[in-house]
Amino acid sequence: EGVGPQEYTLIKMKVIKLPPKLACFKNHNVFFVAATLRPETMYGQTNCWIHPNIDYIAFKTKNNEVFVCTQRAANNMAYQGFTESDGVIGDFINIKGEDILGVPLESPITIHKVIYSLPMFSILKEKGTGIVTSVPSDAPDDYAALQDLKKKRPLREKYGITDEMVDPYEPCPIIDVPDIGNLCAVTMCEKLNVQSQNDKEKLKEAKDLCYLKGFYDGVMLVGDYKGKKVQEVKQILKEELVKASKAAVYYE
Ligand code: A2H
Repeated sequence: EGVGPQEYTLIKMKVIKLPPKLACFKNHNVFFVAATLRPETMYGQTNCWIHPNIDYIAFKTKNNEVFVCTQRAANNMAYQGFTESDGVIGDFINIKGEDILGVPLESPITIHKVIYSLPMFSILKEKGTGIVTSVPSDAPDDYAALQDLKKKRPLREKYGITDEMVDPYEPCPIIDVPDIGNLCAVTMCEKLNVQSQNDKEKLKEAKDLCYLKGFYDGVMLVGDYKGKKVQEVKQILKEELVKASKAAVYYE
C-alpha cells in the first residue's frame, strides 16, 4: 500500500438471470465485476463473493454494458475510460449486497457452466470492486467462507442460498505449490485448523504462505499453460482475457 497504483484484472461475470432489483436492465448485458491479482487462478473459480451489507451500484459503461461494483470503484473506472464521459458515472441505481446474492453467473475459464454469488463477510468495501472471485483451492479466505456455507445451513437460509448453489462446488487442483501440494489453501487451512472465515489470525498465516509460495513457486496443472510457472502465466492470461472482452485492466 502507498507504493503507487495497484493493477488488477477486472473479471467480467455475466448475469444469467437478473434478480428483481436489476430487472430494469433486462435489455442489457449485466456483469458483476471482480478485481483480482491472480487471473490465472480463474480455472479454479467456484463462485463469486458479495458482502451482504455493502452498498453496490449498477451503471452503464461506454459499451452499453452494465457493471455492478461499489460506487467507489465505479468512480475510479469513470476516470479510466470505462464510461461515456470522463470522470462521470452517469445514471446508476443503488443496490444492497443482499439483493444480489444467489445470482447465477457465467464466468470466463472456470469449468463450471454456472456459478453463483454467495455471501462473504471479510470483503472490504474500500478495496477493489467489493466483488471477489472465489478460488478455494488457492485462497484460504475463499476456502474458509465456502466451508462455512457448506457446513452452516442457517447461514445459507438467511441469505436464500440453496443447496444447488453450494453443494456441487468443491476446490479443484489448478496449481502445484512445492512442499504444500495442489490444493494449497485447503492444506493450510486444515493444517492450521481454521474454523471459519472469522478465524482471522490463522487465516492470515495461511494466506501469507499460500500467496507467497503460490505466486513465486506455483506451477500450472491445467489449461493451455499447463506446466508453466504461475508468474509467467499471469500476464499472458490477463492479456488473453482482456482481448476477448472477458476482463479489463483496472487500477487503484
Ligand atoms: B485475489 P490486495 Cl487465488 N476485500 O483473487 C477483500 N479481498 C479482496 C477484495 C475486497 N474488497 N477485492 C479483492 N480481494 C482479494 C484470487 C486470489 C487472490 C488468489 C490468491 C491470492 C489473491 C481469488 N480470490 O490475492 O490487498 C482478491 O483475491 C492475494 C492478495 O489488493 C484479490 O486477488 O493485495 C486480492 O484480495 C487483492 O488483494
